[in-house]
Amino acid sequence: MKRRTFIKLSAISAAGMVLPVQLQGHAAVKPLLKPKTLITPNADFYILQIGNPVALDAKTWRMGITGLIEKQMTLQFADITAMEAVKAMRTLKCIGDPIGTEQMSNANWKGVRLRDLLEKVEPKPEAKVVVFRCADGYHTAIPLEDAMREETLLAYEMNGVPLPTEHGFPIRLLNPGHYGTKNPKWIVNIQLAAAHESYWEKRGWDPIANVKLATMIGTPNDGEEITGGKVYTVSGAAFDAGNHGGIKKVEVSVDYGQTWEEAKIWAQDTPLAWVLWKWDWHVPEEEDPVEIYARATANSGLIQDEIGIEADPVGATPYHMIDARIVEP
Ligand SMILES: Nc1nc2c(c(=O)[nH]1)N[C@H]1C(S)=C(S)[C@@H](COP(=O)(O)O)O[C@H]1N2
Ligand SMILES: [Mo]
Repeated sequence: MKRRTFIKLSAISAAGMVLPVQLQGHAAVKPLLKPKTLITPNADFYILQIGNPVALDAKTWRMGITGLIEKQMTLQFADITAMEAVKAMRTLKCIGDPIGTEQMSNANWKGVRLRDLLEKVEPKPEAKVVVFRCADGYHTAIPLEDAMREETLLAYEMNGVPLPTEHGFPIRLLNPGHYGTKNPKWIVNIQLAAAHESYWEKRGWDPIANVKLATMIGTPNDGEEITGGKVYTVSGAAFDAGNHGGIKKVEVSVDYGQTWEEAKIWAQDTPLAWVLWKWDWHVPEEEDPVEIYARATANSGLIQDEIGIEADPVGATPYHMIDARIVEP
């Protein structure tokens, strides 16, 4: 059996500017599940943006809706909260996340349907995209068609509390099926336009930004020491944002991809949120380095493979791999 050579990403590129946290290996760890709850607590939810979070005041915040529409409009926060509210569970994932990092989290959100607002302003036939301008200078556009989807939301609550400043208070977009780049925070203007080149597209990233089928291994950590002769629970999350019909199964390999064992999906909700999986591994007794792989299969039949390590520019597709070590009890 040949040890696979694999390009390891140590740092991630532009749209994800955070380095993965390398946790130290330690002997005789209790088998944990990571992530350990379907919902990520707000304090643990990943945070990513081009600069510093912007603290906006709901009392003075105004959001214009402008451009190719019949009725220009300026909204206050109370106008948004007075609209019919919807609740939804959604996972966010960064396009620059080379699978094994922390840049994927899941929350329960509350907000309004973007289309309820757009219907009020009456887009003109020439309007093809909806441009979001944000208080930090970020801007991004989505096709009008996507904006009119029932699941496309402007969120103002996250896990039962007002949207935290870091996550876009007072209003952010939740754009189903799309990477974080298409989920702008601190929105101050919505413009209907014929075309728009967004912040990250100018820097070479995918203008479409559909989430790719992805699996991450939460336990073990890279470099962890696993006690031989015992049961260790390999665990993690898988997500396709509904783009391939949702997650069908997750498999784990501890023999360099020769054989795969089906993991148990132990927590799931909508295809627009991740599933959590675990697999109890009866760890051999001998001391040995080990590579652990996990891959997902979507309901469409799509299976992740080892090719495609580059996240840049469209998001990473390969399965996740962890280097660990079996040690004597
Ligand atoms: N205003 C604004 N919104 C933004 C960004 C930004 O830089 N500015 N970054 C995007 C990116 S790249 C990601 S991955 C998500 C992260 O959302 P979170 O910080 O709530 O997890 O925010 C998106 N929305
Ligand atoms: Mo991102």
